[in-house]
Amino acid sequence: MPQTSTSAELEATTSTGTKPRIAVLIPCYNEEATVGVVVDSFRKELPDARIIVFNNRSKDATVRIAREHGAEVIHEPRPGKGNVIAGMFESVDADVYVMVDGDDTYPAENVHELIAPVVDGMADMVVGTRLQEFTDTSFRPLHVLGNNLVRWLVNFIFRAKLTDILSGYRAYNRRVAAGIPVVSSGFEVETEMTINALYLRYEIAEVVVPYRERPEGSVSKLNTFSDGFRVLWKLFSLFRAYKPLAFFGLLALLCLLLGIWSGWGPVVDYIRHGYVYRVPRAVLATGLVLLGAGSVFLGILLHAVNWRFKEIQNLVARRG
Ligand SMILES: Nc1nc2c(ncn2[C@@H]2O[C@H](COP(=O)(O)OP(=O)(O)OP(=O)(O)O)[C@@H](O)[C@H]2O)c(=O)[nH]1
Ligand SMILES: [Mg+2]
Repeated sequence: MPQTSTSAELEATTSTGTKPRIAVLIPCYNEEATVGVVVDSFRKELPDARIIVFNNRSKDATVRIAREHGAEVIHEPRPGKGNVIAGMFESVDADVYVMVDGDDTYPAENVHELIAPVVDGMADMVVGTRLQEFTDTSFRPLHVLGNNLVRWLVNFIFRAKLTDILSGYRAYNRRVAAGIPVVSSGFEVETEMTINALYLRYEIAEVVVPYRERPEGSVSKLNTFSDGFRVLWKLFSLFRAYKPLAFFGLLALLCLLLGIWSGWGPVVDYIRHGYVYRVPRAVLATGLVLLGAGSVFLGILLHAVNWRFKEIQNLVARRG
């Protein structure tokens, strides 16, 4: 686990010898209760950083308060956290990016630990993980369940050992900002970022941060069921897209097993009597085995296409 660094140490240890340009990016939708505190606390920790609030048509005083506290405000017309993050990647140029929610649930004091591995070149993305230190009320029980499920699935499918996939507190470098395509529009964006980082073999580090409740009067934008479903659906789609051989191979295995189950009787018929009496089951078995074969071929084909794309992506990244 990376060690804590002070800002003075950070200034002295940039990989290029120059002071890194840090941008703190805060997606906000109706966060008037907390945006001021978040801007102030990050300004205190990182006095030289650009602090930018990304606003999606907030109907409250978020924009005014953010400006009063000295933050830049960028308006994103497309609603949803995913669209905001795509906008951040497109519009902000910095050496180190810090992404944090505007609801004052993540501590600014830990930002040095978060950015140190990025500044030192030891990690491309550092995630502030919350699971070990949440208070009973800051995580709703179903969210804990959803978080565990997503974490288990991502670790299983992508052979990783991450502890929090959905954290909104992250630091990352220019490589990540330039290399990760963001197509999610909503809260599934963190899952997409993490999976892309794993797929592209970026170095991901984790730093445990305490997580606190939203203060009184501040309202969550997350809908447990619809957003939970979108996260799981995204995971499923990315599994199919990034691991086609495993995905279609599993489907093929399932078809094959069902085919064997269905075709066993007709084969026994043939061995015993020299004739197949259970014709419908024989037809079903043939269909299932053919489907399995089709599925595995599709997996191999998509895997080969993916591989070529990855090569091209690497070459483009090298030139860019
Ligand atoms: N700009 C913008 N920000 C958004 C949008 N939806 C959510 N956010 C911001 O994204 C951050 C995370 O949203 P939250 O509602 O706190 O979601 P969460 O942290 O996953 O859920 P909680 O545990 O309930 O806090 C907050 O700063 C929101 O203001 C949106 O449509 N546009
Ligand atoms: Mg939150």
